[in-house]
Amino acid sequence: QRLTACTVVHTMGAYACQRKTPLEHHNTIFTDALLLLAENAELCANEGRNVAFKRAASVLKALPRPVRQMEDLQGLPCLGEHSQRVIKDILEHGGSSEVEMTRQSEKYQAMKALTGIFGVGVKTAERWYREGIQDLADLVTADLKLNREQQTGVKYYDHLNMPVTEAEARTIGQIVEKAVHALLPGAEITLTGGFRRGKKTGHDVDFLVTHPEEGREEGLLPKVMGWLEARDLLLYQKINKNSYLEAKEWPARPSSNMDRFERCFSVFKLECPWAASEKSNQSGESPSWKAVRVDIVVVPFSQLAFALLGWTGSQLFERDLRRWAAQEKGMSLNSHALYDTKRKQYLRASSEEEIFAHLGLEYIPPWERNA
Ligand code: DCP
Ligand code: MG
Repeated sequence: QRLTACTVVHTMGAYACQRKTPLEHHNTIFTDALLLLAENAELCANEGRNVAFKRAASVLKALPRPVRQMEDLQGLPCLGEHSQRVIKDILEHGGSSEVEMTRQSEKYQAMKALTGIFGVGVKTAERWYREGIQDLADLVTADLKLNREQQTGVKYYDHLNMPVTEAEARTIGQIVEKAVHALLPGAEITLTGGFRRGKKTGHDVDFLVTHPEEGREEGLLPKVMGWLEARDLLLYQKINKNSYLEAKEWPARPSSNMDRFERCFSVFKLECPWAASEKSNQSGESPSWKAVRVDIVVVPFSQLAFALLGWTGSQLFERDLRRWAAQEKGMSLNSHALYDTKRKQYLRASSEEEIFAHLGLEYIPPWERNA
């Protein structure tokens, strides 16, 4: 094979789980633009477009150098016509008019503001938007009937839209650990989600809780939440019971994305020593605490590796892992198990490394799963 001197040959897999994607990369001007279009598509309930733009952005995140000309994109997967047009615009004009128009559009801004409320999804936001509600102030004026989650979202809107810092995540980790250990010594707590991938901030904090003796974790979550509640550490909590039944679920509904662990969606009241300064104490203006979204998931020990892999993300990485398993390996992966549909058997694993090996993939550590 003869190559001209300036040709860069990219050997990049089409699945995000075949690539190493670091947190910091060289192409943020392009990925920011593509991700805004992805977000807008998501807010318009256009899943196909949402994923297409996310895939394109993800490929650029994995590049070892900045894109300087269209030729640099040769051989790269997942870059559709539309994404290429956006990249070309940015290369030629320093920005994309489509992206700017989207950013300024009334609907994008309204949908972003409304879905930014804890407990409000795209469908609800869309309904409100059609009724003329465009932001939090409109919602409060409209005096609609809100569920408990949405009421919490409205009440703590500002706090919940502030990024959670890594330090805050670690502090909450210590609190959760103290609660769990008070009720079940020997239980193990793992910080997962974006923080496990090395992100410095997040929209929430995600924890997995397990116990090496399977079965001991049963009934733990309500007690833990009660312990926290009694100490005035919670502003909101809702427990979803475990609904995973191996025999019934598999292989009948193997591709369901949502996992079925016992799980608590909560809002913590995190005391901030730095906020309890003289100023806030004297004036009584800003509270000495911050509302923080926390998810706690209880995992039976034999499913821990799968839950860890499923909860570490990123969302696109997870999506492509499942797609790779199904399309390339004839397997079905979720946060509970891996099932070989051809051989009709479960593949056990006690570490993430083993799951990657079952899937015929090179192991990718959490901090390179920022697809
Ligand atoms: N997850 C998933 N599919 C979803 C939702 C979540 O695969 N629809 C997995 C991957 C996520 C993890 O769960 O990384 C945690 O979900 P979060 O929404 O908390 O996402 P992150 O923790 O990655 O990001 P953030 O910093 O916004 O919290
Ligand atoms: Mg998270």
